[in-house]
Parts: sequence; structure tokens; C-alpha cells
Amino acid sequence: NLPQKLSVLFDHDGSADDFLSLLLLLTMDAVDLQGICITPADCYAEQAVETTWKLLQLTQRPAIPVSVGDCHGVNAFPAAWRAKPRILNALPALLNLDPAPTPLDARPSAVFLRDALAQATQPVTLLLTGPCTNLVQALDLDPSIAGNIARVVWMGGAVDVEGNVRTYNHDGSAEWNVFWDPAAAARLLAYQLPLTLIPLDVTNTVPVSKAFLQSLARHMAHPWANLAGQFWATTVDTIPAYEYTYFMWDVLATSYLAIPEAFRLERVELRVVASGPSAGRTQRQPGCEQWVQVATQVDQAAFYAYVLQQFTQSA
Ligand code: AGV
Ligand code: CA
Repeated sequence: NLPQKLSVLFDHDGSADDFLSLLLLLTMDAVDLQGICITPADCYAEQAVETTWKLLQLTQRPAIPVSVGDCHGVNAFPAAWRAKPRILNALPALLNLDPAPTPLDARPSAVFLRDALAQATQPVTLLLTGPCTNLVQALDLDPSIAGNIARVVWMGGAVDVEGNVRTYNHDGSAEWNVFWDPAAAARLLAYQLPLTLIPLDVTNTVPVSKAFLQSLARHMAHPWANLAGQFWATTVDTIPAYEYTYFMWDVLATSYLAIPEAFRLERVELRVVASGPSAGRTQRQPGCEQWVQVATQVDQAAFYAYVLQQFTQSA
């Protein structure tokens, strides 16, 4: 008997580390990627679709369906961040690939997700590396799909640490993926699915370090190491007005699918602040009965070693 693969649906929002997550996911032999949804949050959808398709071509997976979400966060990402990944499509490794090799799935991501989950023949793991709006819309369309969700793994939140939102009229306590659509996040928690959060508490411990990039660059003869190194190089000028460091955010959440044993989790009762100066804050609230698994620590060395191994393995 072959061990059963993990059936995965991936919803990303088009920032550089979302694509590094996609590349990492596509290197995982134990993952069967069923479809990709794009949330137009930390990206412009058109560019994000193009990069997604190009990565699927490079990794010889052209049949994986791609859909775009019909959703708008109440708190938009800075335009400079959204436009930034456009540079990825101009890198020599991607520039000459077909920008639109297949049609986009005609359904908005919420409908795509609902259908994919309704038709699933085994429980599906949802990996979210942007806001959770598409999934919440899908659950609203048909709450019974919850029965086919094995687990939701979401890069989002800041539980016992400061957030990373630095904007007018905000106290800085929220993480961006939650802040984009706080109401959706609040509803996701209320759905009480098996949910594992990979919040800033743990992503803060894994910066995109120069030492890591140097070890990757030593393997630049390998196509994935080369491409990943170039993607990360586009992030080193992160706008100082907001932050000084780019973190492994989404890549860490993605690695959880393959190396869960490297993480320490805590069961927490959590609520989301819906509005006001702390909008999007994820806060412990004993007694609220919204139980979530929160990653609080990771074995950093094991994580960096895993990513390096995946991007340097022979295809
Ligand atoms: O808050 C982290 C989330 C992750 O999903 N994103 C980036 C990752 O894809 C928002 C974000 C925070 N700081 C950023 C972000 C920055 N300096 N540039 C772009 N996006
Ligand atoms: Ca993201």
C-alpha cells in the first residue's frame, strides 16, 4: 500500500514569499496539490496569476487549476507592496514563459473552493498564506464542506507579540493577513474548524537571513535554488518605513505540512478584534470557546535545513 498523499488546496496572495511557498509545495512528494486560489490582497491579481502559471510550467504541473477571488479587504495593502512582485515575472527564468498557458478557472475562488471541497474524495488540507476571505465565503455558500476539511493551516495573526501593521489610526497590534479582512478572520474562528495558526510569534524567529541566502547561492547550479535565491533577492529592499526585515512568514507555514514535528503548538482560546484601533488583533480570550492551535516555536535549524534540502533536491 502506497502511503496516501496529503490532498491540499492552496490560497495565496501573491507576495514573494507566497510564490516561494508555492515552489516549496511543488517540491513536496507527499503533497497532492488540487488547486490554487489567489486573494487579491498583497498583490494585483493579474500579475499574481501570471507568476503562478509560470511556476506551474517550470515545475511541469500545467493542469493544476488556478482561480481568483472576488473579494476586497476593508484595509488595503500598501500599493507599493502589491506592485512589487511584478518584478518576478521579469526575471530571466520566467520572462520568456507563456504568461497565460491555460484559461483561468471561470469560478471565483469561493465557488471553486466550495466545489473542490464538496467533491473531495478524501479530507483536504487548506494552506492559506494570505487573508482567509475566500475560504470563509466558501463556507458561507455551503457550511457542509467543513466536513471535508482535514485542517486549515494559516499564516496569520500575532498572539503574544506586536503586530506588523503600521498605519494611520492603528495601534500596531494586528498582523496584515488578519487586518485586511478582520470580519472574515472572526468568522473563520467561529466556524471552529481544525485550525493551525502560524503567527508572527513564530515567524519572527525565522528572518530571511543573509547566511541562509548564501547557503542557497552555493547551490545556484540547481534550478530551484537559483530561482528561489532570485525571488528572495527581490525582497531585501523592504521599505524601511514599514519594516526592516523580510521574514519566512508563508514559507514557514508551508513547511508545517512537511515537518510538523519541528513546531511547538499551543491550544489557545482566541478572538479577533473586529474594528477600531486594534482591528485585526488576534487576542487570547479564555472562556470564548474558539479553540485554535497556535504555533509558538519552531526548530529554526531544522526549518532552514528543510527548505535548503527541498530546493536542492534533484528533480
Ligand atoms: O504579514 C505577513 C504577510 C505574509 O503572508 N504579508 C507578507 C507575507 O506574504 C504581509 C506583509 C507584511 N510585511 C510586508 C508584507 C512587507 N514588508 N512587504 C510585503 N508584504
Ligand atoms: Ca502572503
